[in-house]
Amino acid sequence: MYALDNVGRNTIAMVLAGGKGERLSPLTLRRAKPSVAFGGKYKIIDFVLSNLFNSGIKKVYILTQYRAFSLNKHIRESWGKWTGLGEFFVAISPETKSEREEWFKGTADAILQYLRFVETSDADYVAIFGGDHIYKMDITQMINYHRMNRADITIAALEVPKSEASRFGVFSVDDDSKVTGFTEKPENPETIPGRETCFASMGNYIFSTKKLIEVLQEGKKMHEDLDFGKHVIPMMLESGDRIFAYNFNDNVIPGMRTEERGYWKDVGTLDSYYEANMDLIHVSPQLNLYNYKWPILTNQGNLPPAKTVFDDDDRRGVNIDSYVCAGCITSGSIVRRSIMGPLCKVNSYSLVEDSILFENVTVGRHTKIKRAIIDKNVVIPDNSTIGYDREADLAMGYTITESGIVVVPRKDK
Ligand code: ADQ
Ligand code: ADP
Repeated sequence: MYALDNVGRNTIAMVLAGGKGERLSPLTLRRAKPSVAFGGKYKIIDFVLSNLFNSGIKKVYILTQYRAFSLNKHIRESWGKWTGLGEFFVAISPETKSEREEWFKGTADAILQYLRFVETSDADYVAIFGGDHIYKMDITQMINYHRMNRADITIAALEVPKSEASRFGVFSVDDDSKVTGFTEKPENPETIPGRETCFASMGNYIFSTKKLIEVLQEGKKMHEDLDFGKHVIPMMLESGDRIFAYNFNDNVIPGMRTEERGYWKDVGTLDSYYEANMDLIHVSPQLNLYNYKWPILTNQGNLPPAKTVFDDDDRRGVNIDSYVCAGCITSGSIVRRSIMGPLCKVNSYSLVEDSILFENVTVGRHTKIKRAIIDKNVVIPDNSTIGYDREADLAMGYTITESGIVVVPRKDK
């Protein structure tokens, strides 16, 4: 079923999971972006880890840093269970509560700190992947492409509109997809000749092991805060290394539908996060989580089934057009076009619409919620109204996004 060939076995992976995800605040006040829930039962990091796992790459180091408690717990409790099947590892960096930017060093510096794992492995390739994107990818196809080109580094690439390209590393390529120029987050990005789009880096790299060790040791001499986009790739270009772009649109996974091709979401803002979640509950979503040939793995928990019940007044509990995770109870109320994480409870005479409820949210009686994101363990008291009156929501201290989504943060310590 999976792409379990030798290429996967010959590769170790380092997942960069230390990003702050500031634009997702308040969801990232106490957890790193890769640990934010997605699609009810998953966390964002489950996507890259599932891609690695399904691609047969069984040695994975997860480099955590910022507010790593929730992430470490998730890895231990869910991915730890797969240890019998493969060999997953967690590398823990010192955690900080500091908001000071200087505390963070670059992505390549993070790898440098764990270079001993690379040096002592006998793998020919190192996959360095970001931990905060939603997508499905057979990574063996990228490794084979890297091998075929005898590349030093291969960068996963995606065409994006010029208007969005300044958020990414942007490069130019020749007819053989060999990279000829690269700029990290350019102000005025270079378009693909004859088009209004740019070739953007997805921040996912395949390195030949020897070359990785060599360039990191070299780079460290010049930059304290060594970063792949800012320093390593430009340095490699300068010294004439073989850098190739792998077009993500060429990647095909088993059971894939056409609309899924090229699906890759950064979910970097609350609005894009909301939209990507809401897409899941459409009849035919772009991202299909029901393709068992490429399962997204996560912590299943030992939870009871979800149920709907009549309340004391004989009012029916109804879930319509929604994702409802295990352990949820909808009692004498209506949940519509929403995502309910595990163990949520919605009580009588209430209406929840177009909303995302994280794990263990309780909605009291006679409550109306519309276009909201409600964080873990939040209890919404009886007779509340959220998403109907902007001023009232602001007065409650809730965050309101550009498109008007109300975010209710968790209060527990
Ligand atoms: P950014 O995403 O802006 O650009 P960065 O913020 O450095 O780059 O984060 C890359 C990944 O590394 C994220 O997954 C983040 O969580 C993680 N990370 C950052 N610092 C870390 C550290 N010290 N320890 C562990 N993990 C860390 C990058 C590339 C661009 C590319 C975009 C695509 O530099 O060229 O276009 O990704 O999103
Ligand atoms: P998530 O909400 O992402 O599922 P958890 O609820 O499992 O994560 O873990 C986050 C919880 O851990 C929060 O209640 C948070 O306050 C607490 N927490 C975060 N960092 C630490 C830490 N360093 N030590 C103890 N508890 C922490």
